[in-house]
Amino acid sequence: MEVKLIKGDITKENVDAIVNAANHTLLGGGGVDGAIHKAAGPKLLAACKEVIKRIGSCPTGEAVLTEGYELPASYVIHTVGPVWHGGDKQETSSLASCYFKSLDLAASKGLTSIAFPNISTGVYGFPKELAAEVATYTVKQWIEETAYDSTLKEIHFVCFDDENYKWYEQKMVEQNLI
Ligand code: AR6
Repeated sequence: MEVKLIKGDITKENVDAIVNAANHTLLGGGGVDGAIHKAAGPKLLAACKEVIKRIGSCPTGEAVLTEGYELPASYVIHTVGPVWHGGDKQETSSLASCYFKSLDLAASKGLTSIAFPNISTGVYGFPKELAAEVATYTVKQWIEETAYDSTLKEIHFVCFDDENYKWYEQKMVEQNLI
């Protein structure tokens, strides 16, 4: 398994699936969600509406898959991160679930590569150091538990801002991921 740290815009990632930090409605929004919808084009919103028709809403910590349309990535995995409420509302386990379920979904579709943004660290207010620790720890756990039996060969962490990048560099070393 190759785990890479990347500084930049996730919409440019040439992987099988990019992960979107969405909300319960899957109707788009600001931040990385807005950037992904803009780059994918209007068919992505139509596909999200179809998903919502089927499931009602996407709960926190869950992940669903659509095509990627105009994106270089073939698929988008939409996951809903937790809103930070101070740390005693299961924010950490919900965030871990976003990473774990996105990886499970990618593997269940036979995908070989996936790119993650820093879920919940924008408007949802999750502290960046803790979010980087949860993300790297969870991915490490998933690799140890599941990757031997999986098509997935490449996992990218894509950091848009310097602060997240700095924390990921540190946490990935601590987790022996780089
Ligand atoms: N590529 C990679 N990362 C990005 C990009 C990009 N193009 N743009 C922003 N980021 P946020 P959240 C980073 O707010 O906190 C939306 O409105 C950004 O630096 O996008 O999970 C949804 O609809 C930050 O570190 O997501 C939800 O309502 C990270 O993406 C809500 O925001 C996440 O910030 C979700 O909030």
